[in-house]
Amino acid sequence: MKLFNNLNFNKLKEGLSKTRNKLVNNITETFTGKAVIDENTLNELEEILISSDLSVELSGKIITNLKTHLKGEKDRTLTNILDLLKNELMQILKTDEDSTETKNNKENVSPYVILIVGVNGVGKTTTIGKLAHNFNQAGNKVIVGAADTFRVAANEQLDIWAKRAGVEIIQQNKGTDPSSVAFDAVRKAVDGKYDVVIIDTAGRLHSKVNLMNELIKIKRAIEKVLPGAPHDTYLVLDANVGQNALIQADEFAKVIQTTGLILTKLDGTAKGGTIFQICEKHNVPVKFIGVGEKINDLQTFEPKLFVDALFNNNENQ
Ligand SMILES: Nc1nc2c(ncn2[C@@H]2O[C@H](COP(=O)(O)OP(=O)(O)OP(=O)(O)O)[C@@H](O)[C@H]2O)c(=O)[nH]1
Ligand SMILES: [Mg+2]
Repeated sequence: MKLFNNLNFNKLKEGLSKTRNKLVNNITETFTGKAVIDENTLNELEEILISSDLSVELSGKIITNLKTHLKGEKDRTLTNILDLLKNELMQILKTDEDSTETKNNKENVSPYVILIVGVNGVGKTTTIGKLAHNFNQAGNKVIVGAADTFRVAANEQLDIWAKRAGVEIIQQNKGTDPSSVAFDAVRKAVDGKYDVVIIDTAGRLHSKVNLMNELIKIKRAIEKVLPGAPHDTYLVLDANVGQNALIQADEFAKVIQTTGLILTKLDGTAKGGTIFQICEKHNVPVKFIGVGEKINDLQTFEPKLFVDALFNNNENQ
Protein backbone atom coordinates (compact mmCIF):
# COMPACT_ATOMS: atom_id res chain seq x y z
CA MET A 1 0.00 0.00 0.00
CA LYS A 2 1.28 3.45 -0.89
CA LEU A 3 0.53 6.41 1.38
CA PHE A 4 -0.26 9.87 0.03
CA ASN A 5 0.34 13.42 1.15
CA ASN A 6 -2.22 15.89 -0.08
CA LEU A 7 -1.22 19.45 0.82
CA ASN A 8 -2.39 22.61 -0.92
CA PHE A 9 -1.50 25.76 0.96
CA ASN A 10 -3.70 28.17 -1.02
CA LYS A 11 -6.72 25.91 -0.79
CA LEU A 12 -6.11 25.53 2.94
CA LYS A 13 -5.88 29.30 3.35
CA GLU A 14 -9.10 29.75 1.46
CA GLY A 15 -10.78 27.01 3.50
CA LEU A 16 -9.78 28.63 6.78
CA SER A 17 -10.95 32.12 5.85
CA LYS A 18 -14.00 32.15 8.15
CA THR A 19 -12.00 30.99 11.14
CA ARG A 20 -9.28 33.50 10.25
CA ASN A 21 -11.80 36.33 10.17
CA LYS A 22 -12.89 35.48 13.67
CA LEU A 23 -9.58 34.63 15.29
CA VAL A 24 -6.69 36.31 13.53
CA ASN A 25 -8.38 39.47 12.25
CA ASN A 26 -9.69 40.23 15.74
CA ILE A 27 -6.23 39.78 17.19
CA THR A 28 -4.68 42.09 14.59
CA GLU A 29 -7.36 44.68 15.24
CA THR A 30 -6.77 44.56 18.99
CA PHE A 31 -3.02 44.89 18.59
CA THR A 32 -3.00 47.58 15.92
CA GLY A 33 -1.68 50.95 17.03
CA LYS A 34 -0.22 49.56 20.23
CA ALA A 35 3.52 49.87 20.27
CA VAL A 36 3.81 47.78 23.40
CA ILE A 37 1.39 45.06 24.42
CA ASP A 38 0.23 45.56 28.01
CA GLU A 39 -1.73 43.34 30.40
CA ASN A 40 -5.06 44.66 29.18
CA THR A 41 -4.27 43.75 25.62
CA LEU A 42 -3.21 40.25 26.72
CA ASN A 43 -6.54 39.91 28.52
CA GLU A 44 -8.29 40.95 25.33
CA LEU A 45 -6.27 38.35 23.46
CA GLU A 46 -7.41 35.70 25.92
CA GLU A 47 -11.03 36.70 25.32
CA ILE A 48 -10.58 36.46 21.56
CA LEU A 49 -9.14 32.96 21.92
CA ILE A 50 -12.04 31.90 24.13
CA SER A 51 -14.63 33.27 21.71
CA SER A 52 -12.81 31.51 18.86
CA ASP A 53 -13.65 28.08 20.31
CA LEU A 54 -10.36 27.44 22.10
CA SER A 55 -12.10 26.99 25.50
CA VAL A 56 -11.46 28.95 28.69
CA GLU A 57 -8.97 26.43 30.01
CA LEU A 58 -6.85 26.21 26.88
CA SER A 59 -6.89 29.97 26.26
CA GLY A 60 -5.74 30.58 29.84
CA LYS A 61 -2.92 28.12 29.38
CA ILE A 62 -1.79 29.77 26.15
CA ILE A 63 -1.71 33.23 27.75
CA THR A 64 0.20 31.93 30.78
CA ASN A 65 2.78 30.33 28.48
CA LEU A 66 3.02 33.50 26.43
CA LYS A 67 3.70 35.58 29.53
CA THR A 68 6.68 33.46 30.49
CA HIS A 69 8.32 34.61 27.25
CA LEU A 70 7.43 38.26 27.78
CA LYS A 71 10.10 39.28 30.26
CA GLY A 72 11.04 42.75 29.09
CA GLU A 73 9.26 45.53 27.22
CA LYS A 74 11.21 44.79 24.08
CA ASP A 75 9.54 41.36 23.93
CA ARG A 76 6.11 42.89 23.85
CA THR A 77 6.01 43.91 20.23
CA LEU A 78 3.22 42.86 17.93
CA THR A 79 5.37 40.65 15.71
CA ASN A 80 7.05 38.92 18.62
CA ILE A 81 3.76 38.17 20.35
CA LEU A 82 2.20 36.88 17.14
CA ASP A 83 5.20 34.60 16.57
CA LEU A 84 5.01 33.31 20.13
CA LEU A 85 1.27 32.76 19.80
CA LYS A 86 1.70 30.87 16.54
CA ASN A 87 4.32 28.71 18.15
CA GLU A 88 2.05 27.94 21.12
CA LEU A 89 -0.78 27.02 18.75
CA MET A 90 1.50 24.79 16.71
CA GLN A 91 2.69 22.94 19.81
CA ILE A 92 -0.92 22.16 20.70
CA LEU A 93 -1.59 20.71 17.25
CA LYS A 94 1.54 18.60 17.25
CA THR A 95 0.68 15.04 18.06
CA ASP A 96 2.80 11.96 17.67
CA GLU A 97 3.12 11.82 13.96
CA ASP A 98 3.54 8.44 12.39
CA SER A 99 7.18 7.55 12.70
CA THR A 100 9.06 6.35 9.62
CA GLU A 101 8.82 2.87 11.08
CA THR A 102 5.02 3.06 11.39
CA LYS A 103 4.81 4.41 7.86
CA ASN A 104 6.96 1.59 6.53
CA ASN A 105 4.88 -0.94 8.42
CA LYS A 106 1.71 0.51 6.92
CA GLU A 107 3.20 0.42 3.48
CA ASN A 108 3.93 -3.27 3.94
CA VAL A 109 0.30 -4.05 4.79
CA SER A 110 -1.92 -5.23 1.98
CA PRO A 111 -4.83 -4.94 1.93
CA TYR A 112 -4.77 -2.03 4.31
CA VAL A 113 -8.23 -1.68 5.87
CA ILE A 114 -9.72 1.59 7.09
CA LEU A 115 -13.00 1.72 8.99
CA ILE A 116 -14.79 5.06 8.92
CA VAL A 117 -17.12 5.94 11.82
CA GLY A 118 -18.99 9.02 13.05
CA VAL A 119 -22.49 10.35 13.72
CA ASN A 120 -24.86 11.13 10.86
CA GLY A 121 -24.10 13.92 8.46
CA VAL A 122 -20.53 14.63 9.55
CA GLY A 123 -19.14 13.80 6.11
CA LYS A 124 -18.13 10.12 6.30
CA THR A 125 -19.24 9.08 2.82
CA THR A 126 -17.83 12.22 1.20
CA THR A 127 -14.53 11.72 3.03
CA ILE A 128 -14.37 8.10 1.85
CA GLY A 129 -14.77 9.32 -1.74
CA LYS A 130 -11.92 11.77 -1.23
CA LEU A 131 -9.70 9.20 0.53
CA ALA A 132 -10.38 6.63 -2.19
CA HIS A 133 -9.40 9.20 -4.81
CA ASN A 134 -6.13 10.02 -3.04
CA PHE A 135 -5.18 6.39 -2.50
CA ASN A 136 -6.06 5.62 -6.09
CA GLN A 137 -3.96 8.53 -7.36
CA ALA A 138 -1.05 7.25 -5.29
CA GLY A 139 -1.17 4.05 -7.32
CA ASN A 140 -3.19 1.74 -5.08
CA LYS A 141 -5.91 -0.70 -6.09
CA VAL A 142 -8.81 0.51 -3.95
CA ILE A 143 -12.19 -0.90 -2.96
CA VAL A 144 -14.88 0.71 -0.79
CA GLY A 145 -17.52 -1.18 1.19
CA ALA A 146 -21.01 0.30 1.63
CA ALA A 147 -21.69 -0.96 5.14
CA ASP A 148 -24.25 1.79 5.74
CA THR A 149 -27.26 -0.32 4.84
CA PHE A 150 -29.61 1.69 7.03
CA ARG A 151 -30.28 4.74 4.90
CA VAL A 152 -32.02 4.34 1.53
CA ALA A 153 -29.71 6.60 -0.47
CA ALA A 154 -26.46 5.54 1.23
CA ASN A 155 -25.47 2.93 -1.38
CA GLU A 156 -26.18 5.25 -4.23
CA GLN A 157 -24.18 8.08 -2.67
CA LEU A 158 -21.11 5.92 -2.09
CA ASP A 159 -21.51 4.48 -5.57
CA ILE A 160 -21.34 7.97 -7.08
CA TRP A 161 -18.18 8.69 -5.09
CA ALA A 162 -16.62 5.36 -6.08
CA LYS A 163 -17.21 6.18 -9.75
CA ARG A 164 -15.76 9.68 -9.31
CA ALA A 165 -12.69 8.26 -7.62
CA GLY A 166 -12.43 5.43 -10.15
CA VAL A 167 -12.49 2.66 -7.53
CA GLU A 168 -14.46 -0.53 -6.93
CA ILE A 169 -17.40 -0.83 -4.57
CA ILE A 170 -19.06 -3.67 -2.67
CA GLN A 171 -22.69 -3.09 -1.82
CA GLN A 172 -25.81 -5.03 -0.92
CA ASN A 173 -29.49 -4.24 -0.61
CA LYS A 174 -30.74 -1.83 2.02
CA GLY A 175 -31.37 -3.58 5.30
CA THR A 176 -28.66 -6.21 4.79
CA ASP A 177 -26.48 -6.87 7.82
CA PRO A 178 -23.75 -4.18 7.61
CA SER A 179 -21.13 -6.54 9.01
CA SER A 180 -21.72 -8.92 6.11
CA VAL A 181 -20.99 -6.09 3.65
CA ALA A 182 -17.79 -5.29 5.52
CA PHE A 183 -16.89 -8.99 5.53
CA ASP A 184 -17.48 -9.28 1.76
CA ALA A 185 -15.48 -6.15 0.97
CA VAL A 186 -12.42 -7.33 2.89
CA ARG A 187 -12.82 -10.87 1.49
CA LYS A 188 -12.86 -9.50 -2.05
CA ALA A 189 -9.85 -7.30 -1.29
CA VAL A 190 -7.85 -10.23 0.02
CA ASP A 191 -8.79 -12.53 -2.88
CA GLY A 192 -8.40 -9.84 -5.53
CA LYS A 193 -5.12 -8.49 -4.12
CA TYR A 194 -6.40 -4.99 -3.47
CA ASP A 195 -4.13 -2.52 -1.64
CA VAL A 196 -6.70 -0.45 0.25
CA VAL A 197 -10.19 -1.14 1.59
CA ILE A 198 -12.32 1.64 3.07
CA ILE A 199 -15.53 0.74 4.89
CA ASP A 200 -18.40 3.23 5.21
CA THR A 201 -20.76 2.90 8.17
CA ALA A 202 -24.12 4.33 9.16
CA GLY A 203 -24.21 7.47 11.27
CA ARG A 204 -27.66 6.81 12.59
CA LEU A 205 -29.49 3.64 13.54
CA HIS A 206 -32.64 3.15 15.61
CA SER A 207 -30.66 4.11 18.69
CA LYS A 208 -27.18 5.07 19.75
CA VAL A 209 -26.75 1.69 21.46
CA ASN A 210 -27.63 -0.04 18.18
CA LEU A 211 -25.14 2.10 16.34
CA MET A 212 -22.30 1.30 18.69
CA ASN A 213 -23.14 -2.43 18.79
CA GLU A 214 -23.22 -2.49 15.02
CA LEU A 215 -19.75 -0.94 14.84
CA ILE A 216 -18.39 -3.61 17.15
CA LYS A 217 -19.95 -6.31 14.95
CA ILE A 218 -18.51 -4.74 11.79
CA LYS A 219 -15.08 -4.61 13.37
CA ARG A 220 -15.28 -8.29 14.36
CA ALA A 221 -16.38 -9.29 10.86
CA ILE A 222 -13.37 -7.51 9.40
CA GLU A 223 -11.01 -9.16 11.90
CA LYS A 224 -12.43 -12.54 11.02
CA VAL A 225 -11.36 -12.21 7.38
CA LEU A 226 -8.12 -10.42 8.07
CA PRO A 227 -6.58 -10.68 11.55
CA GLY A 228 -5.08 -7.33 12.58
CA ALA A 229 -7.59 -5.36 10.50
CA PRO A 230 -8.98 -2.73 10.52
CA HIS A 231 -5.52 -1.17 10.53
CA ASP A 232 -7.01 2.26 11.10
CA THR A 233 -10.36 3.37 12.46
CA TYR A 234 -10.99 7.01 11.68
CA LEU A 235 -13.61 9.02 13.52
CA VAL A 236 -15.07 11.79 11.37
CA LEU A 237 -16.05 15.01 13.17
CA ASP A 238 -17.82 18.07 11.76
CA ALA A 239 -15.99 21.30 12.65
CA ASN A 240 -19.30 23.19 12.71
CA VAL A 241 -20.43 21.53 15.92
CA GLY A 242 -17.60 23.03 17.99
CA GLN A 243 -17.48 21.62 21.53
CA ASN A 244 -19.90 18.85 20.61
CA ALA A 245 -17.19 17.22 18.53
CA LEU A 246 -15.30 16.55 21.77
CA ILE A 247 -18.32 14.80 23.27
CA GLN A 248 -18.68 12.65 20.15
CA ALA A 249 -15.01 11.71 20.27
CA ASP A 250 -15.43 10.60 23.90
CA GLU A 251 -18.52 8.54 23.15
CA PHE A 252 -16.94 6.65 20.28
CA ALA A 253 -13.73 6.11 22.22
CA LYS A 254 -15.74 4.18 24.82
CA VAL A 255 -16.74 1.46 22.37
CA ILE A 256 -14.32 1.43 19.50
CA GLN A 257 -10.64 2.19 19.45
CA THR A 258 -10.16 5.07 17.05
CA THR A 259 -6.67 5.57 15.63
CA GLY A 260 -7.22 8.91 13.94
CA LEU A 261 -9.61 11.83 13.60
CA ILE A 262 -10.82 13.55 10.46
CA LEU A 263 -12.20 17.05 10.90
CA THR A 264 -14.52 18.05 8.05
CA LYS A 265 -16.22 21.21 6.80
CA LEU A 266 -13.54 23.59 8.05
CA ASP A 267 -14.33 25.71 5.00
CA GLY A 268 -17.91 26.32 6.05
CA THR A 269 -17.34 27.41 9.63
CA ALA A 270 -15.75 30.05 11.81
CA LYS A 271 -15.39 27.37 14.50
CA GLY A 272 -12.12 25.98 13.15
CA GLY A 273 -10.53 26.91 16.51
CA THR A 274 -12.15 23.75 17.86
CA ILE A 275 -9.28 21.78 16.35
CA PHE A 276 -6.99 23.13 19.11
CA GLN A 277 -9.29 21.78 21.81
CA ILE A 278 -9.54 18.45 20.05
CA CYS A 279 -5.78 18.09 19.76
CA GLU A 280 -5.24 19.22 23.35
CA LYS A 281 -7.78 16.82 24.86
CA HIS A 282 -7.36 13.71 22.74
CA ASN A 283 -4.38 11.50 22.29
CA VAL A 284 -5.77 10.40 18.98
CA PRO A 285 -4.19 12.53 16.24
CA VAL A 286 -6.05 14.51 13.59
CA LYS A 287 -5.02 12.84 10.32
CA PHE A 288 -7.00 14.66 7.65
CA ILE A 289 -9.08 17.80 7.29
CA GLY A 290 -11.94 18.57 4.92
CA VAL A 291 -11.83 22.00 3.31
CA GLY A 292 -14.56 21.65 0.69
CA GLU A 293 -17.02 19.31 -0.96
CA LYS A 294 -14.94 18.36 -3.98
CA ILE A 295 -12.89 15.22 -4.47
CA ASN A 296 -9.58 17.00 -3.95
CA ASP A 297 -10.69 18.86 -0.83
CA LEU A 298 -9.33 16.46 1.75
CA GLN A 299 -5.91 17.46 2.99
CA THR A 300 -3.31 15.69 5.05
CA PHE A 301 -3.21 17.47 8.41
CA GLU A 302 0.08 19.22 8.99
CA PRO A 303 0.26 21.50 12.08
CA LYS A 304 2.74 24.09 10.77
CA LEU A 305 0.98 24.45 7.46
CA PHE A 306 -2.33 24.77 9.28
CA VAL A 307 -1.16 27.59 11.56
CA ASP A 308 0.61 29.41 8.72
CA ALA A 309 -2.50 29.15 6.57
CA LEU A 310 -4.67 30.34 9.45
CA PHE A 311 -2.46 33.40 9.96
CA ASN A 312 -2.30 34.03 6.23
CA ASN A 313 1.41 33.60 6.32
CA ASN A 314 2.93 33.26 2.90
CA GLU A 315 6.12 31.46 3.85
CA ASN A 316 4.86 28.21 2.39
CA GLN A 317 3.91 29.53 -1.01
N1 LIG B 1 -18.19 22.36 2.83
C1 LIG B 1 -17.91 21.08 3.09
N2 LIG B 1 -18.88 20.18 3.08
C2 LIG B 1 -18.58 18.91 3.36
C3 LIG B 1 -17.27 18.49 3.69
N3 LIG B 1 -17.30 17.16 3.95
C4 LIG B 1 -18.58 16.78 3.76
N4 LIG B 1 -19.37 17.80 3.41
C5 LIG B 1 -20.82 17.82 3.14
O1 LIG B 1 -21.53 17.31 4.27
C6 LIG B 1 -22.72 16.70 3.87
C7 LIG B 1 -22.86 15.35 4.56
O2 LIG B 1 -21.85 14.51 4.06
P1 LIG B 1 -21.96 12.91 4.02
O3 LIG B 1 -20.68 12.43 3.46
O4 LIG B 1 -23.21 12.47 3.40
O5 LIG B 1 -22.02 12.61 5.58
P2 LIG B 1 -22.18 11.19 6.30
O6 LIG B 1 -21.41 11.27 7.56
O7 LIG B 1 -21.84 10.11 5.35
O8 LIG B 1 -23.74 11.18 6.62
P3 LIG B 1 -24.65 9.88 7.00
O9 LIG B 1 -24.37 8.85 5.98
O10 LIG B 1 -26.04 10.42 6.96
O11 LIG B 1 -24.27 9.48 8.36
C8 LIG B 1 -22.68 16.64 2.35
O12 LIG B 1 -23.49 17.65 1.83
C9 LIG B 1 -21.22 16.89 2.01
O13 LIG B 1 -21.03 17.50 0.76
C10 LIG B 1 -16.23 19.49 3.74
O14 LIG B 1 -15.06 19.26 4.06
N5 LIG B 1 -16.62 20.75 3.43
MG1 LIG C 1 -22.88 8.43 4.73
